[in-house]
Parts: sequence; C-alpha cells; structure tokens
Amino acid sequence: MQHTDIDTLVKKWIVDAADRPANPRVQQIVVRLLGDLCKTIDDLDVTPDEFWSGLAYLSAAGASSELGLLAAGMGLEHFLDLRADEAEAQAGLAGATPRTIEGPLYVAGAPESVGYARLDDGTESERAEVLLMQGTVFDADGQPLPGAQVEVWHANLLGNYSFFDHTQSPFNLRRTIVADQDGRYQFRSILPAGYGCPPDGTTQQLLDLLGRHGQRPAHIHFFISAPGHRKLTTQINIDGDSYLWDDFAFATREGLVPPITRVDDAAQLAALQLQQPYASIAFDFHLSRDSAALPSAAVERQRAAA
Ligand code: MBD
Ligand code: FE
Repeated sequence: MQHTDIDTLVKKWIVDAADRPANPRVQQIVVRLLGDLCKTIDDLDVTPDEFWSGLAYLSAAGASSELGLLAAGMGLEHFLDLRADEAEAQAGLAGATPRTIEGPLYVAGAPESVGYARLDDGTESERAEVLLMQGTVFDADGQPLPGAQVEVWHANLLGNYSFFDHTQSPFNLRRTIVADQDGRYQFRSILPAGYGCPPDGTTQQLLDLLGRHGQRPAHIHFFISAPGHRKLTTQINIDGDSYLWDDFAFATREGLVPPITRVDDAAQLAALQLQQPYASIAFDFHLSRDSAALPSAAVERQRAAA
C-alpha cells in the first residue's frame, strides 16, 4: 500500500467519520499515531498474530500497572526531558541543576518537616550504610531559597520502594523537607541499592526480547519547588555503582553524580550516636525563575497518593 493511501484511510476513519465536535488536539495526535502504526504494519508486513500479540502485551502491561515503567525503559521519559531541556535553552534559561526523569514510583503525601528529616525507619540498619545528605536550594542569582520544598524518595536495600512494596512501613524512605531560613536541607537515610525491573513482569519480558537488562544504578529522587521558580525533577546517582552509566531508563546525567565522602571521625560518629563510619553527600540545587515563555515545569501525570 502507498503511504498516501494509508493517510486517506486514516482520515476517513477519524476525521471524516466525526459527526460531532471533536477535541482537535486528540484528533491530531490519533491521526498521526494511527497512520504511523498502519505504515509500520504495512512496511514491516506485521502479521495478524504479531498484531494481536502486541495488543495483548499492552493489555498485560496496563493490567499490571507497568506502563510507566515501560515508558522509562523505552527511553520515552528521558526523551521528554531532552525536549524540556531544549525548550528551556531556547527560552534562554541556563544554569539550573539538570533535570532527570521522575520515574513511576513517587507517592504524594509524605511527612513534612523543616530543615531535617530521617527517611529510614531503621528496619535495615543492621545491613545498611548510613547516609547523610545536605545542601542548599538556590535561586537563579545564587541566593538561598528558605522555604523551598525538597521532596525526596528512594529505594531500600532490595531496590524496592515503600507503598509499592507492601512489606515496608508507610512512607519509609520518603519525606518532604522544607528548606530552613538559610535555604538548607539535610536528611539522614541509608544508601539505597539499585533497582531491577520485576523479573517476571511485562517490562522485563520486552527487554528480554530486545536483549536488554532492566537495571538502574542506585539513585535518590527529588522534586524541588519554590514559589516563582520552575519545579525541578531530578535524581542523584550513587557514585561507584556498576550500572552508573548503564541505566535501563537512561536517566544518569553529568552533574548528578556527587562524590561520596566516608566519615569515620570519632567525634562526628559519636555526635550522631553511630558505631560505624557513614557516607556523606553534599549537593546543592539550583532552580530557574519561572518563565512566561514556557509551559510550567510541573508535569501533570497520574501519581499514587497515600
Ligand atoms: C525506578 O526506581 C525508577 O526511578 C525508574 C525511573 C523506573 C523504575 C524504577
Ligand atoms: Fe527510582
């Protein structure tokens, strides 16, 4: 079939068949996607069996709530970041902390505190390395932003996230920290492990067919927000992880791999009532001013809330 014949068919099914007002944006996107899909089927001679197996795959991925994971693993969520970067550069915004993907595992409603929080509930203290992470939230002029919100979430030693992993306590390893009068935040937690896609899940099923692993390096997620500023969605990676530059979600970026310092000074350990050396990460966040030239950096998507 000719591509122009396919375009005619798709127009007939979607545009000409509309007998009441359509949402023009939805219509535009569906026409394009449907046309591209029909061209793929025709060009690659996709068999009916292959078509129905693809449909069954998407049904299963949706039924198991893995479509967000799939979007990350196929690079689509990172692609949205690249486009947001491009738009900001075109609007003349530069100098902020790099963004990187949110991922599918944020949960709204985490406990809030000012300046400091402990994220972990202590259940893994026997095996975990303690992490202290601290820094300042700055505006575009390098001025601290007291009251900025630092939302932080990360995995446990098994690479699992509370809420989705029902064995963890509510909001374990999730907090909202309000930056203090100097714009500073600090938290105590544990060094997380990397994440692996559920081995029997639909995402890993496709990754296997593509000859790819489903691993992420150890990382910590952040939303940083302050009135008048663009919301920052980012992560830091734990340096030294063997998947650091081999993330199945393509989220590692220059500038998001802070050095880790090991603290073994007796006085500092005693002050924290710790018997073992701990890991310390210093990391500042730099926000951009809100820009009238750009859509909001706060992305709307379906999220869990507890
Ligand atoms: C994660 O922890 C994550 O951050 C992403 C993007 C995908 C799966 C698990
Ligand atoms: Fe994650």
